[in-house]
Amino acid sequence: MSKVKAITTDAPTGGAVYGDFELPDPEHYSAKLKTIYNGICGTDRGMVAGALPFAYNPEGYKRLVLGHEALAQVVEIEKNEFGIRSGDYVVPIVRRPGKCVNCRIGRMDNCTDGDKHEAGITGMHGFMREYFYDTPENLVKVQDNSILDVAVLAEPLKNVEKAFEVFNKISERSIFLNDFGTYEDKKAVIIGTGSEAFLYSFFARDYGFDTILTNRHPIPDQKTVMVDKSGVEFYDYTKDMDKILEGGIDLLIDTSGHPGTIFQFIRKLNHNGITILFGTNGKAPATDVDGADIDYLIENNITLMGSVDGAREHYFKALEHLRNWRHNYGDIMKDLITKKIPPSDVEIFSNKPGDEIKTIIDWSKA
Ligand code: DN4
Ligand code: BGC
Ligand code: ZN
Ligand code: ZN
Repeated sequence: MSKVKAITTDAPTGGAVYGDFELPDPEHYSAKLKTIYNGICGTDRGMVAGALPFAYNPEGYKRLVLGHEALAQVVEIEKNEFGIRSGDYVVPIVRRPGKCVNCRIGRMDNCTDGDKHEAGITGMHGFMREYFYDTPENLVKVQDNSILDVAVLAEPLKNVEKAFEVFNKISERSIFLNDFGTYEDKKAVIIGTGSEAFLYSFFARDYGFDTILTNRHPIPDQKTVMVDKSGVEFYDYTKDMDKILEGGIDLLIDTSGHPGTIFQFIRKLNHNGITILFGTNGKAPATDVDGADIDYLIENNITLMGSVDGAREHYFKALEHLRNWRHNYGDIMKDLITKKIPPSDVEIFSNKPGDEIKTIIDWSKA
Protein backbone atom coordinates (compact mmCIF):
# COMPACT_ATOMS: atom_id res chain seq x y z
CA MET A 1 0.00 0.00 0.00
CA SER A 2 1.10 3.58 -0.64
CA LYS A 3 -0.18 6.88 0.60
CA VAL A 4 -1.03 9.36 -2.09
CA LYS A 5 -2.28 12.93 -1.70
CA ALA A 6 -5.82 12.95 -3.02
CA ILE A 7 -9.22 14.63 -2.82
CA THR A 8 -11.88 12.11 -1.85
CA THR A 9 -15.64 11.98 -1.30
CA ASP A 10 -18.08 9.39 0.01
CA ALA A 11 -20.37 8.73 -2.96
CA PRO A 12 -23.28 9.34 -3.21
CA THR A 13 -23.51 10.95 0.28
CA GLY A 14 -21.03 13.72 -0.49
CA GLY A 15 -18.35 15.83 1.22
CA ALA A 16 -14.77 16.48 0.10
CA VAL A 17 -11.52 15.84 1.98
CA TYR A 18 -7.91 16.49 0.94
CA GLY A 19 -5.16 14.39 2.50
CA ASP A 20 -3.23 11.11 2.38
CA PHE A 21 -5.25 8.28 0.89
CA GLU A 22 -4.08 4.66 0.94
CA LEU A 23 -4.14 2.76 -2.33
CA PRO A 24 -2.61 -0.63 -3.18
CA ASP A 25 0.57 -0.61 -5.27
CA PRO A 26 -0.14 -2.17 -8.67
CA GLU A 27 1.67 -5.49 -9.31
CA HIS A 28 2.15 -4.44 -12.89
CA TYR A 29 1.36 -1.18 -14.61
CA SER A 30 1.69 0.08 -18.17
CA ALA A 31 1.73 3.80 -17.43
CA LYS A 32 2.44 5.98 -14.41
CA LEU A 33 1.12 9.52 -14.63
CA LYS A 34 1.70 12.71 -12.73
CA THR A 35 -1.36 14.93 -12.45
CA ILE A 36 -0.78 18.48 -13.66
CA TYR A 37 -4.28 19.98 -13.55
CA ASN A 38 -7.79 18.88 -12.67
CA GLY A 39 -10.87 20.78 -13.77
CA ILE A 40 -13.79 21.12 -11.37
CA CYS A 41 -17.23 20.84 -12.92
CA GLY A 42 -20.92 20.75 -12.01
CA THR A 43 -20.73 16.95 -11.68
CA ASP A 44 -18.02 17.19 -8.98
CA ARG A 45 -20.04 19.80 -7.11
CA GLY A 46 -23.22 17.73 -7.47
CA MET A 47 -21.39 14.74 -5.97
CA VAL A 48 -19.91 16.73 -3.09
CA ALA A 49 -23.39 18.14 -2.37
CA GLY A 50 -24.82 14.59 -2.39
CA ALA A 51 -27.14 15.50 -5.27
CA LEU A 52 -26.06 12.82 -7.76
CA PRO A 53 -27.53 9.47 -6.68
CA PHE A 54 -25.87 7.64 -9.58
CA ALA A 55 -22.36 8.16 -8.10
CA TYR A 56 -20.82 5.32 -6.05
CA ASN A 57 -17.55 4.30 -4.35
CA PRO A 58 -15.28 1.63 -5.91
CA GLU A 59 -15.96 -1.89 -4.64
CA GLY A 60 -14.25 -2.46 -1.29
CA TYR A 61 -13.71 1.25 -0.61
CA LYS A 62 -15.50 3.59 1.75
CA ARG A 63 -14.38 6.63 -0.25
CA LEU A 64 -13.86 7.61 -3.86
CA VAL A 65 -11.03 9.72 -5.27
CA LEU A 66 -12.78 12.56 -7.12
CA GLY A 67 -11.80 13.96 -10.51
CA HIS A 68 -12.62 13.11 -14.10
CA GLU A 69 -11.17 16.20 -15.83
CA ALA A 70 -7.39 16.04 -15.99
CA LEU A 71 -4.20 16.90 -17.77
CA ALA A 72 -1.37 14.57 -16.78
CA GLN A 73 2.25 13.98 -17.74
CA VAL A 74 3.56 10.51 -18.46
CA VAL A 75 6.26 9.54 -15.96
CA GLU A 76 6.80 5.98 -17.25
CA ILE A 77 5.04 4.02 -19.99
CA GLU A 78 5.58 0.71 -21.74
CA LYS A 79 5.96 0.65 -25.52
CA ASN A 80 2.52 1.17 -27.05
CA GLU A 81 0.71 1.45 -30.37
CA PHE A 82 -0.54 4.98 -29.59
CA GLY A 83 2.89 6.60 -29.80
CA ILE A 84 2.68 7.85 -26.21
CA ARG A 85 6.08 8.26 -24.56
CA SER A 86 7.49 9.38 -21.21
CA GLY A 87 7.26 13.14 -20.87
CA ASP A 88 4.16 13.40 -23.09
CA TYR A 89 1.09 15.23 -21.86
CA VAL A 90 -2.18 13.31 -21.96
CA VAL A 91 -5.85 13.61 -21.13
CA PRO A 92 -7.20 10.44 -19.48
CA ILE A 93 -10.56 9.04 -20.64
CA VAL A 94 -13.36 9.09 -18.05
CA ARG A 95 -15.44 6.04 -18.96
CA ARG A 96 -14.15 2.48 -18.80
CA PRO A 97 -15.92 -0.33 -20.62
CA GLY A 98 -18.31 -2.91 -19.25
CA LYS A 99 -19.25 -5.93 -21.36
CA CYS A 100 -22.14 -4.61 -23.48
CA VAL A 101 -21.92 -4.28 -27.25
CA ASN A 102 -21.44 -0.50 -27.20
CA CYS A 103 -18.66 -0.75 -24.61
CA ARG A 104 -16.99 -3.48 -26.70
CA ILE A 105 -16.74 -1.11 -29.68
CA GLY A 106 -15.29 1.71 -27.58
CA ARG A 107 -18.59 3.59 -27.21
CA MET A 108 -18.85 3.44 -23.44
CA ASP A 109 -20.64 6.80 -23.71
CA ASN A 110 -23.57 4.83 -25.16
CA CYS A 111 -23.28 1.91 -22.68
CA THR A 112 -26.33 -0.33 -23.06
CA ASP A 113 -26.64 -1.77 -19.55
CA GLY A 114 -24.98 0.85 -17.32
CA ASP A 115 -22.21 -1.57 -16.38
CA LYS A 116 -19.37 0.84 -17.32
CA HIS A 117 -17.37 2.80 -14.78
CA GLU A 118 -16.48 6.49 -14.69
CA ALA A 119 -13.28 7.73 -13.09
CA GLY A 120 -14.09 9.89 -10.09
CA ILE A 121 -17.85 9.35 -10.48
CA THR A 122 -19.06 5.75 -10.63
CA GLY A 123 -17.06 2.97 -8.98
CA MET A 124 -13.56 3.96 -10.13
CA HIS A 125 -11.05 6.23 -8.41
CA GLY A 126 -10.60 9.51 -10.24
CA PHE A 127 -7.68 11.74 -11.10
CA MET A 128 -7.66 14.27 -8.24
CA ARG A 129 -4.48 12.74 -6.82
CA GLU A 130 -0.80 13.51 -7.23
CA TYR A 131 -0.21 10.51 -9.46
CA PHE A 132 -2.15 7.54 -10.89
CA TYR A 133 -1.65 4.45 -13.02
CA ASP A 134 -3.43 3.77 -16.30
CA THR A 135 -3.22 2.00 -19.65
CA PRO A 136 -2.32 3.66 -22.98
CA GLU A 137 -5.71 3.05 -24.63
CA ASN A 138 -7.27 5.22 -21.94
CA LEU A 139 -4.94 8.14 -22.59
CA VAL A 140 -5.27 10.74 -25.34
CA LYS A 141 -2.03 12.47 -26.24
CA VAL A 142 -1.95 16.26 -26.51
CA GLN A 143 -0.17 16.61 -29.85
CA ASP A 144 0.38 20.36 -29.68
CA ASN A 145 2.09 21.56 -26.51
CA SER A 146 1.08 25.16 -27.25
CA ILE A 147 -2.39 24.35 -25.86
CA LEU A 148 -1.20 22.78 -22.60
CA ASP A 149 -2.69 25.67 -20.62
CA VAL A 150 -6.21 24.85 -21.89
CA ALA A 151 -5.90 21.11 -22.70
CA VAL A 152 -7.66 20.20 -19.44
CA LEU A 153 -10.82 21.57 -21.14
CA ALA A 154 -10.72 18.65 -23.61
CA GLU A 155 -12.72 16.47 -21.21
CA PRO A 156 -15.70 18.82 -20.75
CA LEU A 157 -15.53 19.71 -24.45
CA LYS A 158 -15.69 16.09 -25.56
CA ASN A 159 -19.25 15.97 -24.13
CA VAL A 160 -20.21 18.88 -26.38
CA GLU A 161 -18.59 17.20 -29.41
CA LYS A 162 -20.77 14.15 -28.86
CA ALA A 163 -23.95 16.12 -28.19
CA PHE A 164 -23.54 18.01 -31.48
CA GLU A 165 -22.92 14.74 -33.30
CA VAL A 166 -26.28 13.49 -32.03
CA PHE A 167 -27.86 16.85 -32.92
CA ASN A 168 -26.54 16.42 -36.50
CA LYS A 169 -28.23 13.05 -36.81
CA ILE A 170 -31.56 14.23 -35.42
CA SER A 171 -31.65 17.44 -37.44
CA GLU A 172 -31.45 15.37 -40.63
CA ARG A 173 -35.07 14.26 -40.23
CA SER A 174 -36.23 17.54 -41.87
CA ILE A 175 -34.57 20.56 -43.46
CA PHE A 176 -33.23 22.33 -40.39
CA LEU A 177 -31.22 24.91 -42.35
CA ASN A 178 -32.42 28.24 -43.77
CA ASP A 179 -33.25 28.96 -47.44
CA PHE A 180 -29.54 29.37 -48.18
CA GLY A 181 -28.56 26.05 -46.65
CA THR A 182 -26.89 27.55 -43.55
CA TYR A 183 -27.67 28.02 -39.86
CA GLU A 184 -27.63 31.84 -40.11
CA ASP A 185 -30.76 33.39 -38.52
CA LYS A 186 -31.39 30.12 -36.74
CA LYS A 187 -31.34 30.58 -33.00
CA ALA A 188 -29.56 28.56 -30.33
CA VAL A 189 -30.34 29.34 -26.69
CA ILE A 190 -28.14 27.90 -23.96
CA ILE A 191 -29.42 27.85 -20.38
CA GLY A 192 -26.62 28.39 -17.85
CA THR A 193 -23.35 30.30 -17.92
CA GLY A 194 -20.87 27.74 -16.58
CA SER A 195 -17.98 26.13 -18.45
CA GLU A 196 -20.09 23.66 -20.39
CA ALA A 197 -22.47 26.45 -21.41
CA PHE A 198 -19.57 28.54 -22.74
CA LEU A 199 -18.14 25.57 -24.65
CA TYR A 200 -21.61 24.91 -26.14
CA SER A 201 -21.87 28.58 -27.10
CA PHE A 202 -18.55 28.48 -29.01
CA PHE A 203 -19.76 25.41 -30.85
CA ALA A 204 -23.20 26.82 -31.72
CA ARG A 205 -21.63 30.05 -32.92
CA ASP A 206 -19.19 28.12 -35.14
CA TYR A 207 -22.20 26.41 -36.73
CA GLY A 208 -23.55 29.87 -37.57
CA PHE A 209 -26.43 29.99 -35.07
CA ASP A 210 -27.42 33.31 -33.50
CA THR A 211 -26.28 32.17 -30.09
CA ILE A 212 -27.68 33.34 -26.75
CA LEU A 213 -26.54 32.37 -23.26
CA THR A 214 -29.04 32.96 -20.49
CA ASN A 215 -29.28 32.72 -16.71
CA ARG A 216 -31.64 33.84 -13.95
CA HIS A 217 -29.31 36.62 -12.88
CA PRO A 218 -26.84 39.02 -14.56
CA ILE A 219 -23.31 37.81 -15.22
CA PRO A 220 -20.10 39.37 -13.84
CA ASP A 221 -17.95 41.63 -16.04
CA GLN A 222 -15.39 38.91 -16.76
CA LYS A 223 -18.09 36.75 -18.38
CA THR A 224 -19.53 39.74 -20.26
CA VAL A 225 -16.11 40.32 -21.82
CA MET A 226 -15.96 36.64 -22.83
CA VAL A 227 -19.46 36.81 -24.33
CA ASP A 228 -18.63 39.98 -26.31
CA LYS A 229 -15.30 38.72 -27.59
CA SER A 230 -16.69 35.40 -28.70
CA GLY A 231 -19.58 36.86 -30.69
CA VAL A 232 -22.50 35.48 -28.68
CA GLU A 233 -25.09 37.32 -26.58
CA PHE A 234 -26.19 37.09 -22.97
CA TYR A 235 -29.62 37.91 -21.49
CA ASP A 236 -30.92 37.56 -17.96
CA TYR A 237 -34.20 35.75 -18.67
CA THR A 238 -35.89 37.15 -15.57
CA LYS A 239 -35.65 40.60 -17.23
CA ASP A 240 -35.25 40.06 -20.96
CA MET A 241 -37.24 36.94 -21.81
CA ASP A 242 -38.87 38.79 -24.75
CA LYS A 243 -35.50 39.38 -26.42
CA ILE A 244 -34.55 35.72 -26.05
CA LEU A 245 -37.81 34.39 -27.41
CA GLU A 246 -38.17 36.81 -30.33
CA GLY A 247 -38.44 34.64 -33.46
CA GLY A 248 -38.59 31.46 -31.37
CA ILE A 249 -35.81 28.98 -30.66
CA ASP A 250 -34.44 26.32 -33.01
CA LEU A 251 -31.90 24.67 -30.73
CA LEU A 252 -32.26 24.75 -26.94
CA ILE A 253 -29.40 23.46 -24.81
CA ASP A 254 -29.83 23.09 -21.08
CA THR A 255 -26.91 22.99 -18.65
CA SER A 256 -28.96 23.88 -15.55
CA GLY A 257 -30.84 20.62 -14.92
CA HIS A 258 -33.76 22.77 -13.74
CA PRO A 259 -37.06 21.44 -15.19
CA GLY A 260 -39.11 24.55 -14.32
CA THR A 261 -36.68 26.72 -16.28
CA ILE A 262 -36.30 24.30 -19.18
CA PHE A 263 -40.04 24.13 -19.80
CA GLN A 264 -40.37 27.92 -19.98
CA PHE A 265 -38.12 27.71 -23.06
CA ILE A 266 -39.32 24.42 -24.52
CA ARG A 267 -42.74 25.96 -25.05
CA LYS A 268 -41.09 28.47 -27.42
CA LEU A 269 -39.28 26.04 -29.71
CA ASN A 270 -39.94 26.48 -33.41
CA HIS A 271 -41.22 23.67 -35.64
CA ASN A 272 -38.73 20.74 -35.75
CA GLY A 273 -36.90 22.30 -32.80
CA ILE A 274 -34.38 20.28 -30.82
CA THR A 275 -33.56 20.37 -27.10
CA ILE A 276 -30.32 18.95 -25.77
CA LEU A 277 -30.77 18.06 -22.10
CA PHE A 278 -27.34 18.02 -20.53
CA GLY A 279 -27.41 19.54 -17.02
CA THR A 280 -28.05 17.12 -14.15
CA ASN A 281 -29.44 18.17 -10.79
CA GLY A 282 -31.16 15.40 -8.84
CA LYS A 283 -32.28 17.95 -6.25
CA ALA A 284 -34.06 20.34 -8.65
CA PRO A 285 -37.77 20.79 -7.84
CA ALA A 286 -40.52 19.24 -9.99
CA THR A 287 -42.49 21.31 -12.47
CA ASP A 288 -45.96 21.00 -13.97
CA VAL A 289 -46.27 19.64 -17.47
CA ASP A 290 -49.80 19.53 -18.84
CA GLY A 291 -51.54 18.04 -21.86
CA ALA A 292 -51.08 21.26 -23.84
CA ASP A 293 -47.30 20.96 -23.39
CA ILE A 294 -47.32 17.42 -24.74
CA ASP A 295 -49.53 18.50 -27.66
CA TYR A 296 -47.05 21.30 -28.39
CA LEU A 297 -44.13 18.85 -28.54
CA ILE A 298 -46.02 16.49 -30.81
CA GLU A 299 -47.65 18.99 -33.17
CA ASN A 300 -44.32 20.78 -33.70
CA ASN A 301 -42.11 17.69 -34.07
CA ILE A 302 -40.02 18.74 -31.09
CA THR A 303 -37.18 16.43 -30.03
CA LEU A 304 -35.96 16.25 -26.44
CA MET A 305 -32.62 14.48 -26.46
CA GLY A 306 -30.45 13.61 -23.48
CA SER A 307 -26.72 13.37 -24.04
CA VAL A 308 -24.01 12.15 -21.72
CA ASP A 309 -20.25 11.72 -22.01
CA GLY A 310 -18.33 11.24 -25.28
CA ALA A 311 -16.01 8.66 -26.84
CA ARG A 312 -12.27 8.58 -27.56
CA GLU A 313 -12.84 10.18 -30.96
CA HIS A 314 -14.57 13.13 -29.23
CA TYR A 315 -11.50 13.76 -27.06
CA PHE A 316 -9.44 14.02 -30.26
CA LYS A 317 -11.96 16.39 -31.81
CA ALA A 318 -12.03 18.44 -28.62
CA LEU A 319 -8.25 18.88 -28.63
CA GLU A 320 -8.41 19.90 -32.29
CA HIS A 321 -11.15 22.44 -31.54
CA LEU A 322 -9.13 23.89 -28.66
CA ARG A 323 -6.24 24.30 -31.06
CA ASN A 324 -8.40 26.07 -33.66
CA TRP A 325 -10.08 28.30 -31.10
CA ARG A 326 -6.71 29.22 -29.63
CA HIS A 327 -5.68 30.23 -33.14
CA ASN A 328 -8.90 32.17 -33.83
CA TYR A 329 -9.59 33.68 -30.42
CA GLY A 330 -6.15 33.77 -28.76
CA ASP A 331 -6.17 34.58 -25.09
CA ILE A 332 -9.91 34.42 -24.55
CA MET A 333 -9.50 30.65 -24.52
CA LYS A 334 -7.18 30.98 -21.56
CA ASP A 335 -9.71 33.31 -19.90
CA LEU A 336 -12.14 30.39 -19.69
CA ILE A 337 -9.91 29.26 -16.81
CA THR A 338 -10.89 31.81 -14.20
CA LYS A 339 -8.94 30.46 -11.20
CA LYS A 340 -6.10 28.06 -10.31
CA ILE A 341 -6.13 26.71 -6.76
CA PRO A 342 -4.05 24.29 -4.66
CA PRO A 343 -5.63 20.84 -4.06
CA SER A 344 -6.08 21.62 -0.35
CA ASP A 345 -8.70 24.27 -1.23
CA VAL A 346 -11.66 21.85 -0.99
CA GLU A 347 -14.16 24.57 0.04
CA ILE A 348 -14.23 25.38 -3.69
CA PHE A 349 -16.59 22.42 -4.15
CA SER A 350 -19.26 24.02 -1.99
CA ASN A 351 -18.50 27.70 -2.64
CA LYS A 352 -18.55 28.37 -6.35
CA PRO A 353 -16.86 31.73 -7.10
CA GLY A 354 -19.45 34.11 -8.64
CA ASP A 355 -17.22 34.83 -11.64
CA GLU A 356 -16.17 31.21 -12.22
CA ILE A 357 -16.13 29.73 -15.68
CA LYS A 358 -13.63 26.97 -14.94
CA THR A 359 -11.63 26.52 -11.74
CA ILE A 360 -8.53 24.36 -12.07
CA ILE A 361 -6.66 22.47 -9.36
CA ASP A 362 -2.94 23.04 -9.92
CA TRP A 363 -0.90 20.18 -8.43
CA SER A 364 2.30 22.22 -8.56
CA LYS A 365 0.71 24.19 -5.68
CA ALA A 366 0.29 21.02 -3.53
P1 DN4 B 1 -22.03 24.63 -13.78
O1 DN4 B 1 -20.88 25.54 -13.94
O2 DN4 B 1 -22.58 24.41 -12.42
O3 DN4 B 1 -23.17 25.11 -14.76
C1 DN4 B 1 -24.54 25.10 -14.47
C2 DN4 B 1 -25.07 26.42 -14.90
O4 DN4 B 1 -26.49 26.39 -14.82
C3 DN4 B 1 -24.58 27.57 -14.00
O5 DN4 B 1 -24.18 28.64 -14.80
C4 DN4 B 1 -25.81 27.90 -13.18
O6 DN4 B 1 -25.87 29.27 -12.81
C5 DN4 B 1 -26.90 27.61 -14.21
N1 DN4 B 1 -28.22 27.44 -13.62
C6 DN4 B 1 -28.58 26.73 -12.52
N2 DN4 B 1 -29.92 26.84 -12.33
C7 DN4 B 1 -30.37 27.66 -13.31
C8 DN4 B 1 -31.64 28.14 -13.67
N3 DN4 B 1 -32.72 27.84 -12.95
N4 DN4 B 1 -31.74 28.95 -14.75
C9 DN4 B 1 -30.66 29.26 -15.47
N5 DN4 B 1 -29.42 28.82 -15.20
C10 DN4 B 1 -29.29 28.03 -14.12
O7 DN4 B 1 -21.68 23.19 -14.35
P2 DN4 B 1 -20.95 22.74 -15.72
O8 DN4 B 1 -20.98 23.82 -16.72
O9 DN4 B 1 -19.68 22.12 -15.36
O10 DN4 B 1 -21.92 21.55 -16.13
C11 DN4 B 1 -23.26 21.84 -16.47
C12 DN4 B 1 -24.17 20.71 -16.10
O11 DN4 B 1 -23.97 19.65 -16.98
C13 DN4 B 1 -23.98 20.12 -14.70
O12 DN4 B 1 -25.27 19.83 -14.19
C14 DN4 B 1 -23.25 18.84 -14.92
O13 DN4 B 1 -23.56 17.86 -13.98
C15 DN4 B 1 -23.75 18.44 -16.28
N6 DN4 B 1 -22.78 17.69 -17.05
C16 DN4 B 1 -23.23 16.70 -17.83
C17 DN4 B 1 -22.36 15.99 -18.60
C18 DN4 B 1 -22.80 14.92 -19.51
O14 DN4 B 1 -24.02 14.73 -19.65
C19 DN4 B 1 -21.02 16.34 -18.59
C20 DN4 B 1 -20.57 17.40 -17.81
C21 DN4 B 1 -21.49 18.09 -17.04
P3 DN4 B 1 -25.12 29.93 -11.55
O15 DN4 B 1 -24.40 28.83 -10.83
O16 DN4 B 1 -24.21 30.94 -12.14
O17 DN4 B 1 -26.18 30.57 -10.76
O18 DN4 B 1 -21.91 14.25 -20.09
C1 BGC C 1 -18.46 13.76 -17.43
C2 BGC C 1 -18.92 12.59 -18.24
C3 BGC C 1 -19.72 11.66 -17.35
C4 BGC C 1 -20.87 12.42 -16.74
C5 BGC C 1 -21.74 11.59 -15.83
C6 BGC C 1 -19.61 14.41 -16.72
O1 BGC C 1 -19.19 15.48 -15.93
O2 BGC C 1 -17.83 14.70 -18.25
O3 BGC C 1 -17.81 11.93 -18.81
O4 BGC C 1 -20.20 10.56 -18.10
O5 BGC C 1 -20.36 13.51 -15.98
O6 BGC C 1 -22.92 12.30 -15.61
ZN1 ZN D 1 -17.06 17.23 -15.70
ZN1 ZN E 1 -21.60 -0.99 -21.51
